[in-house]
Amino acid sequence: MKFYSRLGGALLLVALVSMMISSFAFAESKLQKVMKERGLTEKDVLAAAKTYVPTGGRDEYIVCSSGGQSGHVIFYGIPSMRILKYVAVFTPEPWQGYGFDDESKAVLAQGRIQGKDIVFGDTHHPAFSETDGDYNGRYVFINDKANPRLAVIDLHDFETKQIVANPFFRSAHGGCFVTPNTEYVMEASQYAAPYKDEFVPLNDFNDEYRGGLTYWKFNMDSGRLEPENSFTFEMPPYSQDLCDAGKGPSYGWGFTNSFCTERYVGGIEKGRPPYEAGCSSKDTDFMHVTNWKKAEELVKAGKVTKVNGAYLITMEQAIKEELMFLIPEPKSPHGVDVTPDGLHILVAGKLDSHAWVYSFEKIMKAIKDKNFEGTDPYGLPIISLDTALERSVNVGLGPLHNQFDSVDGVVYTSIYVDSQITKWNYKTGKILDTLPIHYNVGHLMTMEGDTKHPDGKYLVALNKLSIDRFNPVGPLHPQNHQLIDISGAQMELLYDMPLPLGEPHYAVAIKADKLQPTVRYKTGWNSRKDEKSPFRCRAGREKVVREGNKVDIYGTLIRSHITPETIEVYEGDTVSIHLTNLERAQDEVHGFAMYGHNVQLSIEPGKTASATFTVDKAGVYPYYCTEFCSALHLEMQGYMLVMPKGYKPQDAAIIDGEKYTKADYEAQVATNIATQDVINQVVGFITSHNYKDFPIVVSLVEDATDQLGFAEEAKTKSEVAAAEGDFQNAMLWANQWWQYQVKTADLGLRAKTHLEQNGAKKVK
Ligand code: CUK
Ligand code: CUA
Repeated sequence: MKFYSRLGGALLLVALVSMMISSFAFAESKLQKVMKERGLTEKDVLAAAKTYVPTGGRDEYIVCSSGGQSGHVIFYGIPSMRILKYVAVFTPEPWQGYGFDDESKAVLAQGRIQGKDIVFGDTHHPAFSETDGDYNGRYVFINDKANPRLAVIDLHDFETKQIVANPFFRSAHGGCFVTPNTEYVMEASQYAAPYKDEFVPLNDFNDEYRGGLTYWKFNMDSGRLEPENSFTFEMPPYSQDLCDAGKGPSYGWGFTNSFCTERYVGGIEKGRPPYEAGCSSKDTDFMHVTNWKKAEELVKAGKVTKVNGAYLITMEQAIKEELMFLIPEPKSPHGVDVTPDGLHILVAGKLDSHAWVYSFEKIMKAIKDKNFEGTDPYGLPIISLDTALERSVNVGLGPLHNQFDSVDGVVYTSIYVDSQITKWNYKTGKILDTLPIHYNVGHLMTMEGDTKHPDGKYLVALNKLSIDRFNPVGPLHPQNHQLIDISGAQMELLYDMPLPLGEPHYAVAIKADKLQPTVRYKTGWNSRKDEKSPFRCRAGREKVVREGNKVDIYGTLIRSHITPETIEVYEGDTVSIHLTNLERAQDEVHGFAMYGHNVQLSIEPGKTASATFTVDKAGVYPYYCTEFCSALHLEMQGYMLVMPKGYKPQDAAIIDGEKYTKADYEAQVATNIATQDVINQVVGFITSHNYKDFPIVVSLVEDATDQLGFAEEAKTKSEVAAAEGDFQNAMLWANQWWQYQVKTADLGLRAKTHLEQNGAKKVK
């Protein structure tokens, strides 16, 4: 029955598509022909129609996915599943110049561990910044499990701005989870280790090794984490895992899972059973419940001491001040998720087939009544499972993570071992639907599904294995993100997306219209600090500043030349090239790469970026723009000449490869006059329309006006040379004048097309 109704829907769609094309019979046959040729069923075509975004179209949601071991994060659109951007975070990435320009090197340097550069990250859980429990579209946080670090990405330009390293931990999996107003970002350690930076034998594991949970203070105005205002809960050497922050009624509290509360230490080489055996022998582990609001008050009142320069709440203090409590949870749990209404906490069992629903009200009552079943070996009070539990529901083998629907009570749980998604109701305990997926799902994600107001509509299964789903590309397979339609009662699989960049763990999806990223920087901008760069440079003000053997070059980029075009330095100099992109047009990025120095910059409109390096060998080093920015992009080039020490540069004129005559000059001028006529017509069209109502056109016009100004300067130079009878230079400057005219015309035509296509009105 279900099948027939789906088929009916598909046929209706075929009919609709047909009606859109004028001839019914013609269209039907064409569509059916394609379906037949490609072996597509009606169900396939319906799925395609639900995910297809036509050229120039936009997606409804934007996903930020972790990039696993790549150290990056990945942005893609839903429902199209088109990848939009990889944003480099912990790992250098040349396309973005990340880890190549001085500005981003400074960001990576914030993440040094024990004084060493660490240029990779194992990213796990991205989190959007929130206001009152809903995404506000301003920032994304991401953690590194291998080296316990967090990073801040600003969504105004999708660039990584800050990295902080945890002062206590040696690994951290349970981040990032934000409190409802992004007061704090939670980061829990994973593998217990000594807090002090020295050797401690494993024999001292119980007494000297520690877990923990850091609440990183975030400042929404500055967009930066504040290590000096952050605090850490010292925790027992259990392997703390994922976290979630309370919301609504549970605001002010945090919940953190753990496994291996056995405190087992392996050692196969010494004849001990491995970790996997010793870490899963007990039937339950512990959820840690922390009161961050009260802890914050203690910090503000000066009642918490600093260790390693950071606030540390010892277990002793947490017990005394009633800040931390433990509750048993199913064996080796994984995800812990606070429900949208903040009243329940869901825990997935991993080695249990149940999802466990805890009641926040019951937990609070137990704390108030001091109703504890005892303490753990460190004296932390334990609330009994019976006291805190609302119900447990059999959801399938190996539940990992939960995510919420827009429908009250409805939740989706990823089932790792059974490779399925289970849809159920945590308020009634009823199973509503199951869907097999390919294969071994880890996290899953619904639209804004971890906020106070989930959007429903789509679900993505982030699968660990893709096995046979795609064209084979060798033993290392891409990951598979499967898009599922959850708008109806039954889940429907729509699309498989191969994701070939590390192993993404969690992902979060935000409504696309909450994001308003900029298209250009204010001219002369250091994008990593978000302030004017001291190295910015305006057109015509390019210069070289030498101090001893330190050389600073202040240059500019605009279609289609780099200023300077020749850089002369000496062997042994330290050279800093600072380049400002003068373009205002959208998407007119210039790159900058140079032979032999590991230099590759990405300089978006307005940005100033710098490359610093030492030149230790005399020689000739070409450089060029690495973005195909214009018809004369290949000519966007220059030479760095590294001269031997003591060499005197020659002032003799360079001999041109071509000779030009008065006739050449006059022919070029005639061309330029004709080109100017075209420009004037375009300008006439634009100014006779309401172009000021179109921000894109306004910026194109600004840029075109700049280019025309440059054309005017070149024209004057050619006329001066011609008046002096120097037709060689007159011709070259006349050609440069024409180059600027071509750029002006290109911009003008783009503006004109935009106006025509977007219904501009004639105003005079
Ligand atoms: S983890 Cu990988 S599937 Cu790091 Cu959240 Cu669960
Ligand atoms: Cu600038 Cu190519």
